[in-house]
Amino acid sequence: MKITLLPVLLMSLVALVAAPALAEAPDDYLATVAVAGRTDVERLANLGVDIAEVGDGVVTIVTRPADQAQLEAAGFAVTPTRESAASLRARFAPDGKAAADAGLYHTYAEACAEMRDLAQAHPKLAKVEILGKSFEGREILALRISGAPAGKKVPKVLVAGMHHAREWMTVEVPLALAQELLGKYGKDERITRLVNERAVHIVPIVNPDGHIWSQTQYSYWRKNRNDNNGNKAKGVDPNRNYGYQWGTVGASTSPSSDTYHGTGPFSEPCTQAIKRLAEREKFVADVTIHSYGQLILYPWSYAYNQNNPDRDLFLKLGAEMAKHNGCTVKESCDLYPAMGDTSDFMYGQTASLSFTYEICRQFIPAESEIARFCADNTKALLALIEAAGAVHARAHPDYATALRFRAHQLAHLAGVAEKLGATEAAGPKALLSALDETRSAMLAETRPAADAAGDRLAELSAIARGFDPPARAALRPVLQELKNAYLQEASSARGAKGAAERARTLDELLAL
Ligand code: 0X9
Ligand code: ZN
Repeated sequence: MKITLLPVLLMSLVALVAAPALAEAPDDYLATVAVAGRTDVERLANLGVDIAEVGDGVVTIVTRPADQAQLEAAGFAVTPTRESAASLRARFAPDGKAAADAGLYHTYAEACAEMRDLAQAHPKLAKVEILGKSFEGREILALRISGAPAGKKVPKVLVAGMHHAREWMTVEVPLALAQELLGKYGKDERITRLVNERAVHIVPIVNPDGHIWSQTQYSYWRKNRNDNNGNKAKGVDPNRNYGYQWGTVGASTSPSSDTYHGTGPFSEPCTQAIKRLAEREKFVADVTIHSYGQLILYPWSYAYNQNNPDRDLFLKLGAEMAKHNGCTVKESCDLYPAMGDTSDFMYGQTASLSFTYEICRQFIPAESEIARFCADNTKALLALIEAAGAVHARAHPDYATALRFRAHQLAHLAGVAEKLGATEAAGPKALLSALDETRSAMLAETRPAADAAGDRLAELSAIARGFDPPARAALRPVLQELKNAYLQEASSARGAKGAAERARTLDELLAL
């Protein structure tokens, strides 16, 4: 696929502050990298490279001089394209003033006002909810749309936009969907039925701080605006911060990377806000909108070749939606593997049939394209909202897969903690609580009562033996507690002989 960053019409309408951002905003530019196949794409993702597009034998990345040099040293052939962030910025920042508006694109303030106006105009159908506050203290708003009588259970669908700051169209589509549902209610038979028989939660801006930064300071900005504890490099990639199989795949431990995963799973207020909403609502299906590439992606993202028990259903729903927006349906990892994205969490943890749209052919298309992308994608979303009445995700991964990944996660988290010099007593809260949660989950899944046949302990034992010493050390607290549980079991009235034997197995593992 060819990159065409067409001249953007809105430039004349946007005025920006240039100076303060530039010290930290590197001179990013788009470049192409030749790749021989999957392994190369995976290697790039694991180097924390910001991948914009994957084509046949070539990957388009957002890079900067120092990173290009590193990639070249790693053996990649990197060719800069003509489009640099500096040139984009020059067009966006003609006079150094803060933006009053972003032309036809919504600013954060405009989007919030529009949501409140819609709720006010349709009090029986729509309600604004404050999901939480961003790192810089801005409200993350959701619009809940439903005409179902209070208390009636209806299938719920989530549509979210703006995880990544420079993906402006991803705000427009959720807002257009809200307009469609509320504007045509009572006039259009299908829309009226869908609003009455579903609850649609719309979050146009998950990352308000990043959105504002991109619209007023630096158009190519991707992440949120976490100050990373005073680090010169700001921002965490919200789409590497969700907690399912959180680790290092396709992400970076370095705050200066555009795919920096943060100090721990769900370390960011914006991902916490979505987590709370998703765990409370239990959506049947959801779409998180990104750009660009004209793709509809479905789980898994965190690794190749994972079992997805709902693959056929994802493909069917994906094809249904693609009829309307012209996207290609793909498993996320087939684009490139990356952990910590929204869809893996939504599906893996909350059993929502979760899709990631990658709309458009560039990060910020011309304003003249907004209407078309909104119309096509609204139709695609309506197809999913319709289908949500009759579908359900089937299952979660089997215990062996889950256990293996928890173990890897534990080892990874322990590694990050060590790098940061964190101890149980002092360290990033998100990291410590993630360590704690992961250990507790492992224990809950392997405790004597959950493992009558002993196959979970056998799995754990195989995992521990396959680990190198530092990773095994991360497992020790779990092994120790499990051993105590079996010792207690062995000395209990039931006096299971098998329990003593299992305690001995654990002793052996602890002695490795
Ligand atoms: O890398 C991302 O977070 C998404 N692409 S974007 O260009 N919008 O940044 C893709 C997320 C889906 N997951 C994978 N492709 N693994
Ligand atoms: Zn994105």
